[in-house]
Amino acid sequence: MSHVYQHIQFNYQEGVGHIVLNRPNTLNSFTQIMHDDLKAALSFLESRNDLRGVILTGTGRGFCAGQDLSERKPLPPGQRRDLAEGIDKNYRSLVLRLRALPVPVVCIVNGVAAGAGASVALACDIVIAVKSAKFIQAFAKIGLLPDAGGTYFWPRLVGMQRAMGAALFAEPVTAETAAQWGLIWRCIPNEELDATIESVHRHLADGATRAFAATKQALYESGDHSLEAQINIERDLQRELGYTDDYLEGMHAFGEKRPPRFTGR
Ligand code: T3D
Repeated sequence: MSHVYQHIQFNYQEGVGHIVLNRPNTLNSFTQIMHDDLKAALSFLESRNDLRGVILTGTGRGFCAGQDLSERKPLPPGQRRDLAEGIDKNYRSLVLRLRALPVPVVCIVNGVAAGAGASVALACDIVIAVKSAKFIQAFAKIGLLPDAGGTYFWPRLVGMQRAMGAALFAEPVTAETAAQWGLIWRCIPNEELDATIESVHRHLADGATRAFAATKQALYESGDHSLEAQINIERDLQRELGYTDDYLEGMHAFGEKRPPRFTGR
């Protein structure tokens, strides 16, 4: 099932939503239209009870160069722009809705990710980037601070020094370095982009969706919990998973020495 949007491509197959940022001439920078398209695609995904995963990527040589700066034309003398508006209207909900989806959201970074483009990639649960990709905290170059969660994700993933350096110097961090730092999960050769999207799709479409959802929930909650509280969360979630069809199937498959056929239920 495909939906026609102006600034993204979107299709939904086997319970997996593919969102492709699609303004290659401006490195897929965010316009208001793209934000509206993303809101519609997320509403569709949130409404599906057969949802099993989401893949976010971009067309062309860039993933996303952040806010489309042509939508921020200089104002007449004496006027200033309220930049909180765009965050409240668009970026906050985009980042929070990606995080809240009860399935894995995998970002496959096909090229440069700059400004809010890097933040939105890191809002996804797993990030895989091609070798030619780079992550740029471009904000300092235009007199801004990292937003769309940029000051949240970076220090948690790579530590304060690297987060501070990347933000204050706005130097590109290559995909290889990003993987070494733990900013992303994996750096892949450029020629493996399409095959990686396909294999991630298969993994999500065939996976134990409820177990993925519980894992995502437990890992994200762990930062705020004591070890004991976290073990209690694991116990409660494991109890729920023990009642699922997929656990039953996993146990049968193990006993019968065959791959499991999970249904996501
Ligand atoms: O405003 C608010 O609401 C506040 C919130 C802000 C969130 C943010 O994301 S702020 C940060 C915005 N992004 C940037 O500052 C990054 C700007 N882009 C770049 O620095 C460079 O394009 C890159 C380092 C990302 C890539 O460089 P390069 O040399 O590979 O490509 P390029 O030639 O610069 O870009 C290719 C085209 O894309 C070019 O257009 P042209 O000349 O071929 O017609 C360029 O102007 C366009 N482009 C790139 N980034 C943007 C863009 N057009 C509009 N907005 C962009 N962000």
